[in-house]
Amino acid sequence: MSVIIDGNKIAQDIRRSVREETLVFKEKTGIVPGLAVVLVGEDPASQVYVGRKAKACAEVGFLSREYKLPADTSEEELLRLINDLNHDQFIHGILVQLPLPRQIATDKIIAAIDPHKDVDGFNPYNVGGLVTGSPLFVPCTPRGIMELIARTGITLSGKDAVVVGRSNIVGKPIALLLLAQNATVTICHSKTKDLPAVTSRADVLIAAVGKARMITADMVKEGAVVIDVGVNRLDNGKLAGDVAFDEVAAKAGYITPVPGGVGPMTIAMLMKNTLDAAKMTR
Ligand code: L34
Repeated sequence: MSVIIDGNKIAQDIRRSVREETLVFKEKTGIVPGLAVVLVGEDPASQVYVGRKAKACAEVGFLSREYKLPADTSEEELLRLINDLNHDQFIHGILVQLPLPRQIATDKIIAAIDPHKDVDGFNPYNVGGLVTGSPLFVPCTPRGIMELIARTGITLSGKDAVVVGRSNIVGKPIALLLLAQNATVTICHSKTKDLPAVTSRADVLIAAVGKARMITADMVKEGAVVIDVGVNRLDNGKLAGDVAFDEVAAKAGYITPVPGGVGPMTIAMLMKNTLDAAKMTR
């Protein structure tokens, strides 16, 4: 039976330390860290995530501004807002919640965010920095995953780490972070030939695909650290991860639940990144 990694509890710890650090920072500088969260359209999941981000800002003592734009917002309108926020002295972090409606080119929007305010770490400047090892910001979900792994007490150096999924938000950046910690990293995706053969070798397995319960016990090595990034809404309204939790928990060494694993860490790390952004104020 594995240890269940409590993401809610660790995220709460992190928010508490950000709150304390923010208090000291405000007293010393008079600067209140400010986060702008932009949501285009009415995707229900995005609304939940954005709501949680605003709530976390209030908890740690940040200014937060929410920009809720209609689904038919044009690319030009959104670019204009980003430009305004880039020049807004009260805003240190800008987060444009993804996915965006199809009339808007996501790449263009991300590239328009000032790299010093890019608390998502998605701007090409920061992606480049991640590749070479010195980004201004590490993307929130991968940063949260690294913290969860660190808290198990295992060392990554020399371990086999397997990432299932190659998105720009999770798969690619987490692979780079694991590599930076000297893990031997394999990235799997939909064209991978024998997925179970690869995942079964993993000391650390990251599931970031978006397919409910696709990682089954036969695909997992005994004692592995299993991190489940999937947030899949089932027909019955419940959430399920990419990992078949019960059977994998019986075999893994450590496992994250969904909900209550990676999700809350994403938001806690956004708070950390926003405080870092405020400290960079030039
Ligand atoms: N720009 N877009 C941008 N940055 C991000 O970092 C995100 N992401 C992903 C989607 N789009 C984004 C998020 O914020 C996913 N994501 C996210 C954030 C929070 C949670 C899940 C995903 C979360 O709080 N999950 C809860 C359950 C929430 C529920 O009940 O629906 C959990 O315990 O897993």
